[in-house]
Amino acid sequence: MAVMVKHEKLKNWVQEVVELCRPGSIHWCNGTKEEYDHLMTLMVENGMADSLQNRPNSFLFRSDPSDVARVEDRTYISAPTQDEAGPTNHWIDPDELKKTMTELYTGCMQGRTLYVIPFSMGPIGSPISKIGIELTDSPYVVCNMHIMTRVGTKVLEVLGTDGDYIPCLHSIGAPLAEGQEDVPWPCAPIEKKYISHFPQENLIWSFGSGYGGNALLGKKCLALRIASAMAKREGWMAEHMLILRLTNPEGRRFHIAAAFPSACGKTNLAMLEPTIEGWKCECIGDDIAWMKIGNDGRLYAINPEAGFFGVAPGTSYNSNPMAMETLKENCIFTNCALTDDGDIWWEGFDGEPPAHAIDWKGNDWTPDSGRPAAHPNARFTAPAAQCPVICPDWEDPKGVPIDIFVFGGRRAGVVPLVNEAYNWDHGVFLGATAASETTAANIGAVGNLRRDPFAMQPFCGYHMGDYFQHWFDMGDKLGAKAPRIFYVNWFRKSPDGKWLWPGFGENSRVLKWMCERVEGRADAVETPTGLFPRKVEGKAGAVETPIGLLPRKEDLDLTGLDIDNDDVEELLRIDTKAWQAELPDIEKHFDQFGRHLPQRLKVQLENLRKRLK
Ligand code: GTP
Ligand code: SPV
Ligand code: MN
Repeated sequence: MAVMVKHEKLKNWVQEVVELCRPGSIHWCNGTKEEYDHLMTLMVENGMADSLQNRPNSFLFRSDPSDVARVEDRTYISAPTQDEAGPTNHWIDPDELKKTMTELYTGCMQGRTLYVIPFSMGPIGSPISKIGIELTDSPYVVCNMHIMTRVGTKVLEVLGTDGDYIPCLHSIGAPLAEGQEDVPWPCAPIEKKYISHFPQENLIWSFGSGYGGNALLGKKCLALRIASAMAKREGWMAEHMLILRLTNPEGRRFHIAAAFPSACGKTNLAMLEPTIEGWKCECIGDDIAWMKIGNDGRLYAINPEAGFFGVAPGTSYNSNPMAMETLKENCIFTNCALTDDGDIWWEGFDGEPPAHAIDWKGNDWTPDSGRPAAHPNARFTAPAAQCPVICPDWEDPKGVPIDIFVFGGRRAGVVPLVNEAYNWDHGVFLGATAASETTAANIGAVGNLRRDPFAMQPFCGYHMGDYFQHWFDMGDKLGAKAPRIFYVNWFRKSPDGKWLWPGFGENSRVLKWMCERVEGRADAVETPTGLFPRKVEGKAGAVETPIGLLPRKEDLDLTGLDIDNDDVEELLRIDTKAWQAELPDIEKHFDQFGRHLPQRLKVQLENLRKRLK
């Protein structure tokens, strides 16, 4: 490869990795379409991918059945001490982990090509952006990184002779002996998988998996785990949040950043088509937000990514039309089903299921097979620029000023459709106590309720208690310019298991209430204790409840919505007994943080306890 690399440190690192992993060849990625096309052609020829006859320039991959999602149990925050990683992270002493992984890396790329991927998280050259270099032996990873990040020689130019970058070493952990036949999705067994982070060195080592967040190291590993630790040190924020712009009929813009756990509705909300008259939504990002305080004292957010790595099942013209439009061409599909006419399919797709398909494991499938055709964590990789509602400012290096933070999760009971925090401290409490049912985005049990603070439990690169303190510190700096905080639950169910709220585009009704609350800001009263502040009368009304400010039925715009009055009442009902039952669990959740738990969260818990009496 005729690439002039002037960066000594980078050259030396690549050389070290070559000596350790012993690849058959090296390829420096330039990020061009020719490179992408060439690798895809190679993978189709090798039987790793199907070229979709009915979707231009799109490809389908089937992973190994053991390698279908993130592996939280094999993910490590290898800080110098376990105390720095905190109770929510797996930890191994850095020297020990490096020793174990060095053994695994030895000769691991034999018979394969080592790809050097220079990438930028955020627009190339923006002051908020960061450069990473991923070394990988997976051409699938290279093509995905082309879509998800900004890859290319331009990144090396910005790096110059001594610029900073985050080294990201990745191997699928499946060397090929001479003459050995390859498999469609090579990877290592679960006990050899390691997704490791060394936050003190800004270093990422990943081994054994080729899937999603385990392998596309710019995403969860760099943009959340390593970036969150950097953000704490440097006074900014790296959050698991979508970013959207909502414009009201008068033309006023609101920027909303929302944190929901994996597979809990970020991509869907980010591209929502409002069902209410005159409101417009534009997408800025669907998974990650990097935020810094601007010169005007407000909080500005950028999307560090360039593509969407979205959950396929459930995506349809009915639920998320803008995503469907984004997926028309130039996409990678992983673990979706293949139809007889050369297109993809998944559960929840529009129309009738196909009479016959090839399922995600490569087997024949019919609607009465009694098993899903697509894996529940099947994903699409799509260029963000293809989204019809992508915001014209989505690549503005300055970012967009955030007005509203939303937290939430997937809970069949207890938590109402929406409530507003009394003040910043109460909002941090809502984030810190967020709970959600687990999903197929991680390998493990699905449907178990767990605390997932700020949707960051799998992604915080340091002690979660210190992370809570960082939220208080940011709030103190932002003061009156801090975004207002809300909590939502689109997933409340009736006793017979039906969704009480229609969700998707109808969520615009809830966002409208939030914007109107913000507009009535002058009337909002914040009290230092958060204990029953006096009645808040903004443009849109709300009532005080023990858990926060709730809309009354008449405060929500339900025009034209076909919903049972009883269901609305249930969605807005506070069951004091059920909330009292949450208290011991919140206490237990807080106890694990020991001396790292901010005093201000204890105050919030006591306030909630008093309000529930
Ligand atoms: P990650 O990419 O894993 O971070 O997920 P995400 O938070 O972006 O979730 P996504 O928007 O992909 O939604 C996950 C699943 O939840 C999909 O199957 C959606 O159809 C479903 N979903 C999203 N929004 C709603 C909603 O408002 N109501 C209901 N009932 N389901 C929803
Ligand atoms: C998530 O699990 O939150 C995702 C998918 O966004 S992955 O990239 O695999 O982490
Ligand atoms: Mn995510």
